[in-house]
Amino acid sequence: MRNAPSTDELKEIHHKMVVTRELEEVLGAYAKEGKTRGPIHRCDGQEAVGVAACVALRSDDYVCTTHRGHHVYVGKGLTARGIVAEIFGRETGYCKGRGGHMLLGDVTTGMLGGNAIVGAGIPAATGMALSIQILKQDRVAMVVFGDGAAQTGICHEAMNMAGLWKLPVIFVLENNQYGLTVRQDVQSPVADLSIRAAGYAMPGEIVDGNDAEAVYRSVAAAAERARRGEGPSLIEAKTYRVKGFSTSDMGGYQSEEEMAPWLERDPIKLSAEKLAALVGAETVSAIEAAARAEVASAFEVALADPFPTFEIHAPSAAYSESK
Ligand SMILES: Cc1ncc(C[n+]2csc(CCOP(=O)(O)OP(=O)(O)O)c2C)c(N)n1
Repeated sequence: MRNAPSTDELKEIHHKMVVTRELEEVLGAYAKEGKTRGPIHRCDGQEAVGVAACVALRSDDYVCTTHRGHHVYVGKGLTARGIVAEIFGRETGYCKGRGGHMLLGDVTTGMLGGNAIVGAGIPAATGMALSIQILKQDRVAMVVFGDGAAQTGICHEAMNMAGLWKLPVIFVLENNQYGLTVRQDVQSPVADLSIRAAGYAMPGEIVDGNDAEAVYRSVAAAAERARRGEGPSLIEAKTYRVKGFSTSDMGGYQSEEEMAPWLERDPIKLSAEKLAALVGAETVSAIEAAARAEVASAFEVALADPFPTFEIHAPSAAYSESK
């Protein structure tokens, strides 16, 4: 059993959370100048969920995520350079510049994709878990999805199947309390979405999504359970989206009073305090400086990378015959 993060893992989590935050800060600035391909969906304040959940898994486990997935990409081990190159459409990007920030994937790290279709990662991970079960592999699949995605029909179909067949899948419901501009309490008749787990015969748990260690512990326990063949788990990580829906959001629907306590409980701040007590403030500062330097270098290198070249494919025989 490995249900608590080691000090090295806490350092790794902190490093990856700072990489994610810095990456999004710089991306936000580029988006403001109109230099990104479309809006960017930032996960500020939610870094602990995606990063700690991924660090709790093994490198050959499968993960998929949403349109707001930078923390999951970084958590699963994708490099800042490859992510930036993808977002700016370069040949060196993870999908050779064809995907962009919502659709990034990398088979080698088991990061099987962001997804712009709300809720679509949920059946995808369930399918991955089914393949793991059929192939008798020692792996788990995990999906990170939002409270809005939890309201889709496919979410319930997938969870039902996962519960019935005891599939090795971890459902991480990242409850940031908004689906686009709509508050969670007007999307759902229940406040705690994790209670739905009972309907699918799986454990449902609420964790503090701003506490990286709590997220890690919960996911690690769910992964152990899945590897023992005991089936899926639903983890509701309560957090808050401290930025708008995307960089194109006009805002105005989230009050400062509502946001203040969440800004106070910033996951990076909480992680820095915990880590400093373990390894000292100087080490924490060094981790943060290294993360920022990594991101600065990623932008410098990736933005000098070449764009892909596109060639027109020869039409196939069926379409080339003149009628
Ligand atoms: C099937 C589908 N319906 C609607 C949309 C438009 N849309 C994009 S994000 C979003 C809200 C998703 O909310 P949530 O899952 O809570 O994620 P969050 O953006 O809050 O992180 C909607 C409705 C979409 N992309 N796909």
